[in-house]
Amino acid sequence: MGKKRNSSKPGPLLTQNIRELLGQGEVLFTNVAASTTQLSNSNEVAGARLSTAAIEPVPIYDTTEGLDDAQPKKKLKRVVVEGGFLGPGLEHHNATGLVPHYTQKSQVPPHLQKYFAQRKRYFSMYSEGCLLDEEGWFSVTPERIADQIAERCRCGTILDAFCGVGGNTIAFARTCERVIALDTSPVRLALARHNAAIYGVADRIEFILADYTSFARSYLSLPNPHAQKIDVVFLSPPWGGPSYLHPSASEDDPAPPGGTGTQTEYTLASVLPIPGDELFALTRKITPNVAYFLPRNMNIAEVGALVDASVEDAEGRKEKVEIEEEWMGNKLKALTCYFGGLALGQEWMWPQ
Ligand code: MGP
Repeated sequence: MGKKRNSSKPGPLLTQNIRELLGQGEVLFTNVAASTTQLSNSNEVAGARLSTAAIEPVPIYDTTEGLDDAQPKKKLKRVVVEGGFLGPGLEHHNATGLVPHYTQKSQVPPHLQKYFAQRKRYFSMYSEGCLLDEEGWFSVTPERIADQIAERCRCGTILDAFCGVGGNTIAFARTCERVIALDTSPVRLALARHNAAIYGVADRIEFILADYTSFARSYLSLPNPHAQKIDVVFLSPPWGGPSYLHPSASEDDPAPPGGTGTQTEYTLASVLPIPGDELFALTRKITPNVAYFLPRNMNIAEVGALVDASVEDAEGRKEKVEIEEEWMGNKLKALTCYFGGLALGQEWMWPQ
């Protein structure tokens, strides 16, 4: 069972006001709660708390042509639509056709084939019709890692600032009462909603077409932004493309797969759409509780420096950041950096 935290009362007002500021009309859904298992172990290391989430990967499906067709379909109480299974009454979420749904390796462009091989790690329900665009293929969070992060972020209202094709958003919908999911791409937002419908959680998520920095500034400009507060912000921004491990590699001449070759330390300056330290500073005006999903070759000193070590509370406690390594089997995939009340042992930072 997950831990209980104080959380805000979800309500429509907050995003409604922001949509007005952003000049948007449409909103889509609301919320729920559920439980998953806590997987992390942690150790105290030199002022920061480091932890590891060891997650067994689902089998990799790499070369077997037509494997999906050979697998028995799960029995789901869902309406069958062309190319997928969506919940009853959710046919209008069907984004089939916006991007291809690959079922065989031979259909996939060569540069995406290594991601296609991991499709069931990204979405265990991939065969039910999950859809990813190119950016989605190389940046979606594998489902088990997304579940782990969602458990850590359990709260009332969470903002997924860069929702992409919905990997994290779907996981948050299972642990948080309300999910606000933003993306600047209408296609990706439609794919995220389609995928959430396949998982049966689309009605718990409010999808908003918006640039996060504009959204954040609009939110902060509301007369009383914290009246309907956002408990947690999840930041999983673009890292600058699939060559983030090897910045000198180009799309035409990519670095070899498998994390080999000369890896350079990743710096926050490479984060998009604004430098990662500015993105963090803006976010902390919304909430102290931030989960920041960053590359495995991240310069850790830069992450530590995001927290102002000179600041302490009335009881002399200084903030620490917890950096969780996300392992799948023997492979380190990424880091999740937990700030504020999300860090283990730092529950005192969670608002009472
Ligand atoms: P990867 O290293 O590109 O993939 O990304 P993989 O399959 O581990 O590659 P290999 O070459 O090492 O075998 C690892 C994970 O990082 C992905 O599964 C995504 O969850 C995440 N990720 C990758 N990119 C390029 C981004 C990005 O731009 N933004 C975010 N938020 N996550 C990313």
